[in-house]
Amino acid sequence: MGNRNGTHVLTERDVEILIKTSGKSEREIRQWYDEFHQDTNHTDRMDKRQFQVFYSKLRKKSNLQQITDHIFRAFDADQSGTIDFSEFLFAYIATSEGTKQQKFEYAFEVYDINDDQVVEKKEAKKILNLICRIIGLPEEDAKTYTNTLMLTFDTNQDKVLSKTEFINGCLHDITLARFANPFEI
Ligand SMILES: [Ca+2]
Ligand SMILES: [Ca+2]
Repeated sequence: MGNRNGTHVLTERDVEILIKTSGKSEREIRQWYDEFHQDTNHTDRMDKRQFQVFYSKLRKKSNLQQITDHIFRAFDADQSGTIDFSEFLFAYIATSEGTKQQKFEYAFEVYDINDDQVVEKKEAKKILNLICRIIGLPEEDAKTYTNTLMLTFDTNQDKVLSKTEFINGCLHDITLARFANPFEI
């Protein structure tokens, strides 16, 4: 997601993903980002307390404290105590409601980092590393899951996962599918 020279900009792709995951219009999403920008005093970095206030405005969740802890543990690797807008988006998407099919579609968007409509092994590894960190599993597990995912889901054996392969794979493998939405385990 958009991060140029360390300063977050809301890219067209961020907006597209957000339209799909939030059901909001582009105008609302741009307002939403403006608000994030304002709420963080133009730093675009949010601490735990600000995160909870902002998140609650968008979605009511009873396990907000748990979500907050997960998110900060996963993203705040430099222990700065803050996360940026793209990290916030990940939290929002990961905890989004909707049908299984929709969630797997969102998950595909997240996995497909370079937006070329296929998931490569290195993309899967990056996201699975992140998810394992969120749910507190060792990096070794992320490696295993990446290999299993790339082998199991790739039905035409071209070494990459199409959207259809990814979604069908998730629908048929509960263990791997839980990575599509780690907050509802
Ligand atoms: Ca890709
Ligand atoms: Ca394939």
